[in-house]
Amino acid sequence: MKEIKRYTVTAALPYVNGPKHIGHLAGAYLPADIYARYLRLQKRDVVFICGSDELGTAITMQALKEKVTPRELVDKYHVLSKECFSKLGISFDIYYRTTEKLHFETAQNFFLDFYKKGLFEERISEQYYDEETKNFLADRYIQGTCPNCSSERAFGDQCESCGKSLDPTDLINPISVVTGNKPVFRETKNWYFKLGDYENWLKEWLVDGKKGQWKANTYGQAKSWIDAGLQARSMTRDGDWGVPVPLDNAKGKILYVWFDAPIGYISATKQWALDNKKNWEPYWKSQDTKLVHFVGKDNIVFHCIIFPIMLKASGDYILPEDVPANEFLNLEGQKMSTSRRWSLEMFEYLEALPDKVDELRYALISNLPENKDADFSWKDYQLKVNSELVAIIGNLVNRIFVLTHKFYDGKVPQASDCSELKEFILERKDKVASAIENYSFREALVEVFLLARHGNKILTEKEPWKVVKNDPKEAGIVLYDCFQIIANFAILIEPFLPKTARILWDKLNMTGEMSWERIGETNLVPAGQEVQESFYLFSKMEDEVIQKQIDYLYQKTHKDMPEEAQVEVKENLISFDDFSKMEIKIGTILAAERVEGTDKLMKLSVDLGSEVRTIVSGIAHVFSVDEVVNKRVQVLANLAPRKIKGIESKGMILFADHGEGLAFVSPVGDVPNGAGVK
Ligand code: B3M
Ligand code: ZN
Repeated sequence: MKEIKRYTVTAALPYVNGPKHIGHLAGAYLPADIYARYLRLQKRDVVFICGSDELGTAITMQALKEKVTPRELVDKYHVLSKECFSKLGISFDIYYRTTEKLHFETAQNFFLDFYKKGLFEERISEQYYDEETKNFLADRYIQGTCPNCSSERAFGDQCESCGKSLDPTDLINPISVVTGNKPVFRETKNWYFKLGDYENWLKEWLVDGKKGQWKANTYGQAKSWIDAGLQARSMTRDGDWGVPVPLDNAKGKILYVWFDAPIGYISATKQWALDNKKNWEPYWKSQDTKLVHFVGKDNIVFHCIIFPIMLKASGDYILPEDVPANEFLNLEGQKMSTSRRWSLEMFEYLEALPDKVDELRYALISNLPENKDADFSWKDYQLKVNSELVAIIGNLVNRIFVLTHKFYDGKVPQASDCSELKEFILERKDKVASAIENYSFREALVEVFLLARHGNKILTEKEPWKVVKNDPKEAGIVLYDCFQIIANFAILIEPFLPKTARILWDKLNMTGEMSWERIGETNLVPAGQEVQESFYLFSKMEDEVIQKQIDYLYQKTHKDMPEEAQVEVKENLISFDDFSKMEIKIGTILAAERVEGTDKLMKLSVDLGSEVRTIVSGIAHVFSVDEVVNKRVQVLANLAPRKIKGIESKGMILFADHGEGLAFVSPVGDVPNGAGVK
């Protein structure tokens, strides 16, 4: 296997025809970011490229809709996308724009080179033309009746109602989207790339060479294109919002956007090199560079077939080693779409929950559409935050810091030899690395969290808060181990949740940089090191916050909210059915005793008329035994039994909580034990 000296990592250049949503994030940008961050932690030489795709009809169409110039449109959305990515921690080395002069030159040079090599075929064809605006009309600029389903709003390239892909000449009663006029046919010349010449080469390089290596979805899509045979494809268009075709006889012609856009990766690398006093060429031309394109599934053919042909045809460029394409992310069970307003835009999330960046990253990464479409729902997001981020890592960190300040003066206690722990961490390190290198980021994240779960397990088993009273040394060893877990976790989690990693590193007062190499050290945090005050790494996502987001989504689309989404939570309302499930009964406390080894628990015997129940209640810090015996109470009688400190507790006693303590809620008057409360 050849040694890899450097990495060129690209993420699809998003069109700046509108804001980008979390589906885009999950499709390409987050996975690419994890990959690039991981490589940087390993101190590899990596350049991570992205930028705005600012040309082509996607842009001009939207400008028309928004009644602004294409320039105004791209300026607006470029800034928005760039800012959102940066706030979400996507660590591009450069966020470029395809309207830059350097890009025009680079794309034109590619075209000229191919032209000189005779790779194009000039063809005259008839295309629709709008006589009023004196423009040829791109496929999307023609609307008409679909020959397949009779929808009157089919576009020249596809009918959105029935999904059939069309040719503009298939449309019945075509009109120009710009003026509403009936278009006429005019002859026009374009330059077609003879892709078919590369069929044999593609079979060897891709069909044979990438089999079993690339993800099944990517490979399958690419292969079926090749199997269907590659037709020559026009690489030029009539128009003015694009890179001018650099030939004398090509006035009014521009490069097809899918010709110039991938070259944008190269132009961006050139700009990055200029800005950083580097040489761009090894990143694209050296055999010891690994080139990886992160894209969504709708971009597969361009990155697996057309761009590789271009790279190959130019002679001295390297080819992508892999194109890890993701499937789509749905939203609350439906396909995400900005134009249909069923979307969660990055900027919307950031406006609503600006300090919850890693929460979103976590929810998305643990649910990436790696092999099939996935779904983002707010409820699931809430569950992940509360029962994973808060309950697993947040809890572990809080407990360790609290105990350290309570019993050890805020200093990391006594060292242990940690040999078993070391093995466990090294195993995680290997698994995380191989999952990331396989582009299985979900799996990698699970592995990282196994480390935090392990910390919780040690705590539950060893109970240092108890042990410390008799054997502070033993308890200290447990804490020491947990500190090593937290520090190692911080490095391992960095590619996924960079802010969290930084917070942990700082709270531990770590010196030196995080690096992959250090993972597995079990004296990362030395004994005696002072750590900062205890803190909550994550906070619980309350129902109201989540409901607000769900409400917003439905308002935005003017869709009626389905009933399930409505009744739930909303201001904590419950249905009558929920209420009638509760069996509340009157009783009398017959006897009480404190539960040993706890501060708060009291074991009570409660007469419920037909039976006497044992109930464990957290009231020992408020009442003495004498204060509770003979008290009349209300009991939630059908609460599922739970074992608390080894005692089976059957039911729950209700108290009024007035903020400074508890008060009994006793019946007024002569009510027998066992009477129901309704
Ligand atoms: N702009 C498609 C998109 O935004 C396209 C990707 C170009 S990558 C070179 O989905
Ligand atoms: Zn149709």
